[in-house]
Amino acid sequence: MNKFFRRGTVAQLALLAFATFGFASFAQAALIFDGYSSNTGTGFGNTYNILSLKNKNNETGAVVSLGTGETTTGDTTNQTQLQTLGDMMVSDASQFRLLFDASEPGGDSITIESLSVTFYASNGDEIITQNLVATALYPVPLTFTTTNAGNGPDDGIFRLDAAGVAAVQAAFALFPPVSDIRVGAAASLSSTWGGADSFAGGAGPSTLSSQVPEPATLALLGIGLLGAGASVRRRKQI
Ligand SMILES: [Ca+2]
Ligand SMILES: [Ca+2]
Ligand SMILES: [Ca+2]
Repeated sequence: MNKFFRRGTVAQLALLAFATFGFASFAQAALIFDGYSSNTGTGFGNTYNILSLKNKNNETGAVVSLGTGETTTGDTTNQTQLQTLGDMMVSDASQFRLLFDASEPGGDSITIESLSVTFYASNGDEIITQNLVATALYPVPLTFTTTNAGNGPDDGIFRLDAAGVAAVQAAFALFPPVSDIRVGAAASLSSTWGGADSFAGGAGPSTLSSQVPEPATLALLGIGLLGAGASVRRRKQI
């Protein structure tokens, strides 16, 4: 009876540890805002446009896979289309970036109410979707109080958070090759006017090396769970 009690306690502690640390580390698998751009060049023009929206006051739309083709909804322009990771030169989820390029009259404000990115297998099956969530630095809805007027200079960059990179990379592994995976997006914007406001895919530096705290937490948790498991196994053998 005492053995069972102790084994149960170890298992409960492991579950508690997972629930406590696991939620903090895993549950936020998401798209996050990586910062505003002061890019005044034409970088956006050379990237791969996924979603362009144009309407007055508010814009909502999406591009989604339909078999090996695609379909668009809402306020999308004809610049909207799925793009492959191969074309973006993205070989790892940590390199994935979504660039935002607003075109507002006089460079005035725009707000991203919601944003999601979806990855599709080459046959059209949805692999995984990541939604924009707030971070310590940036709330959602996300407001750009000023924008780089016109199309070309991008206004901000999105990437996957550490848990998102892990989840998306694991999903990619099930649908090789990564280069054939296609990317779609859905967004809802407000304070919109003037030219189309667009999201494009691109490759950035790997984010893995700059995110030490979470992997370290996971490693410690992993060691703790291994220890708990070993402890249970030793007791079983007695
Ligand atoms: Ca712009
Ligand atoms: Ca505006
Ligand atoms: Ca606009």
